[in-house]
Amino acid sequence: MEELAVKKHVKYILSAEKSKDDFASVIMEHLRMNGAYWGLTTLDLLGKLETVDTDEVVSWVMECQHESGGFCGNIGHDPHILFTLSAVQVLALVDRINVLDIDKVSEYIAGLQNEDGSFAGDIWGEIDTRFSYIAICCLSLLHRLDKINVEKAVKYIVSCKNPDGGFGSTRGAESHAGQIFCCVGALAITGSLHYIDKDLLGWWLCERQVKSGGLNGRPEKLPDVCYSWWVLSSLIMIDRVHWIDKQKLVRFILDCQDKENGGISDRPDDVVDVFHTYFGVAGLSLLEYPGLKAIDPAYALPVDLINKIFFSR
Ligand code: GRG
Repeated sequence: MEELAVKKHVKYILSAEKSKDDFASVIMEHLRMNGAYWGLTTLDLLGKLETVDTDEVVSWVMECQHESGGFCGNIGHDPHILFTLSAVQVLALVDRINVLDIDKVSEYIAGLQNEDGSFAGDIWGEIDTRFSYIAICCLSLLHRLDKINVEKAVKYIVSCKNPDGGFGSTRGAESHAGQIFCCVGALAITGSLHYIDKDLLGWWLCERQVKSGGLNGRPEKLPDVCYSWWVLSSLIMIDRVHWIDKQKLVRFILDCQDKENGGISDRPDDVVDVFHTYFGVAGLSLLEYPGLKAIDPAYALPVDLINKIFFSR
C-alpha cells in the first residue's frame, strides 16, 4: 500500500499559506480563517506545528475580530459564527487563547441563539444545525457553555432528527453526513448522546462506504475524502466505527494524494486543496494511521490539546 507523503503535505500546506495571488488563494480569500484552522491542524497532526510563526498568526487573527466580538473570514470582512470557531481553534492550536476577551466572544455567540434553541450564523439570521454545533463547541472550548440555554439547544438539535436516524440542516431537511457530524458532535459535547438511535444511525453511516472504499455524504452520491471525517468521527462518537472497512478507507485516502507536490484531493486524480488535505489527514488520524497525532472526534482538534484545555487548568 502507498504511504502518507508527510514531508510533501507539510510543504504543500506551508506554501498554500504563503501564496496570495494564485487561483486557489483568490477563491479562498473570504474563508481564510477556516483555511488557517485546516492548515494549522494538519501541521499539528503531522507533528510540524513548530514551523509556524505564532506571533504572525495571532496578530492576523486578532485583526479579523469585529467590534461585535465575532470573527471575520479575513481582515475587513463581516463576522460570522463559522469564522469565530475557527479563530478560537487557531488560537488554541498556537496556545494563545489568553489574548482573547473571552466574555466578549461568548456574548457574541450567545446573542445568536433563538427562542427555540436554534442558532443563527450571523446578524442576517440563517439557521442551521452547523451553527448549533459551532456555538456549543466554541463555548465549551472557552469554558462558557453556561452563557446559552443548553437544554433548548439540545432540544432543537433533537427536533432535526429524521426517521432514518440521521440529521439535516434544519427540521425536516434531508440527512447529510456533514450535518450529522454537527448534531452528533454537539450532543456528544453536551452529554446528550442518549437521544440518538445508535444502531439506526450507525447503519445509515456505514452504508456511506462505496466500492472504492471511500465514503459519500448521502445515498447515490460520489465518495469524497472529506466524508472520511464527517462520517468516521460520527461513527466513533456512537461506537459503531467497526461497521466500516477501515483498511479500504485508508487506501482510498492515500490514493487521493498528489505524490509529487503534496496535498490531498476529494477523489483520486483530482486537484488538491487545503480543505481535503486537512480532512484526509484527520480521517487517517481517526483511523490510527501510524505516526499521526490522535484527533478528538467531537472537537476536531488534537487530543493532546483537548486534554490540556479541559484537564490542566
Ligand atoms: C470544526 C470540523 C469542524 C467543522 C465546523 C462548518 C462545520 C462545523 C461543519 C460543516 C458540515 C458540513 C455540512 C459538511 C459538508 C461539506 C460538503 C462537502 C458539502 C457538500 O455538499 P454537496 O451536497 O455534496 O454539494 P454531496 O457530497 O452531497 O454531493
